[in-house]
Amino acid sequence: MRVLVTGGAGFIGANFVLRTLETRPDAQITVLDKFTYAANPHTLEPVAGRVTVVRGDIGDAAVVDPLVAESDLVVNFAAESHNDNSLRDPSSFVTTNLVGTYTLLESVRRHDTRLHHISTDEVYGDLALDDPARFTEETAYNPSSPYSSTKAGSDLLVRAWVRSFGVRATISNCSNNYGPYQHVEKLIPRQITNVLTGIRPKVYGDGRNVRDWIHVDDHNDAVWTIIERGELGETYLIGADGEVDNRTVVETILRQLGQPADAFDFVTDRPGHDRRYAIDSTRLRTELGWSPRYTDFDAGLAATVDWYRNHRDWWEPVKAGVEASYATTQRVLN
Ligand code: NAD
Ligand code: TDX
Repeated sequence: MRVLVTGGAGFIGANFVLRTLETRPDAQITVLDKFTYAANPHTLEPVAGRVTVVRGDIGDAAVVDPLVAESDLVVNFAAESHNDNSLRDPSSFVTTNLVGTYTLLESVRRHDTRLHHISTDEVYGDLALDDPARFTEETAYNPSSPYSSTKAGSDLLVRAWVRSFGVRATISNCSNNYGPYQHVEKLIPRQITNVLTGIRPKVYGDGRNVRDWIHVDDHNDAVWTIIERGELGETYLIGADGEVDNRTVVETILRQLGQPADAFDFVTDRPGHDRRYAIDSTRLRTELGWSPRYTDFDAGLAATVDWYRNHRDWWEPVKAGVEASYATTQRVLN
């Protein structure tokens, strides 16, 4: 099978490429990636001989179209992915997440190529901490940020192209991923690398916001399950019952790195900060038979801490720049 992986040099896309090489060695993989700040060119270096890498924009039809024409499957991971950036400057979120997805859709429509579109649980907005509800495939879209609203818009484009033009596509909406190769702007790698560089971890607001954590390999195995067994035109939610609040995540990282659990700072809250995400993945589990392998979050987190400890070369070049950028908007409150 010839697979085009858009955004395959970013966190989840690169893990998808690496895992696919392990689990489906016959797949012929082409990565299309713009190599924005979020991509790390070193991630795919060890597999350079086994993967074709094209530098280009999913919004550029002249680049996209010939690649789609020679693929059996497109998996779209390409996106602007960071909420904090979307609050500083939403423009690239509109261009990549909306116009980019539209461009891909027109191309898969032209060539009748199967598409799997990767999305997020953030399209559903947030839940109260004491709400027993979790998101399901039936939950109404109610996104909060420029990031999540452009992801919601991209999902709706896919659904419309399925219904109006018969495009062969599926969508998955996953909860927060953790694991190796995640950019140090995101919560878990930021705090691990803060501790490793002598900076106190930074927690937004009261630290009680809840995220539903899933290991990136579990996410990517679910994506393959949907590609191979999912029903065309359908949406599947991916989650591993991993609800933890941010403060607990940071305290766990501190303990795992041998620091006192309270050695962190509270900083200015994120505007519009979603309180809680929680996924009910019953459909994926019962209809398609998927289940997560990483069910012990503390163990998965400890392995991730080890990965960042052992791969300083991968993240150190961008660390200072990320922290300098955060310092322009975030004030320590304790
Ligand atoms: P990431 O920011 O680490 O990677 C995104 C990749 O897309 C980068 O390699 C970047 O260079 C590339 N890219 C950006 N704009 C592009 C463009 N116009 N054309 C081609 N390539 C472009 O993001 P991630 O965390 O790996 O997320 C991947 C996908 O998964 C996104 O669609 C995101 O919305 C979704 N998602 C992420 C999470 C999470 O926890 N990280 C959870 C659920 C869903
Ligand atoms: O330094 C920090 N301190 C902090 O308290 C950072 C970077 C984040 N946070 C909080 C904000 C969130 O409540 O931690 C939580 C997680 O933040 P992020 O890592 O920025 O992730 P989130 O905003 O939840 O979005 C992530 O999961 C869903 C991904 O970035 C999205 O791409 C995905 O769709």
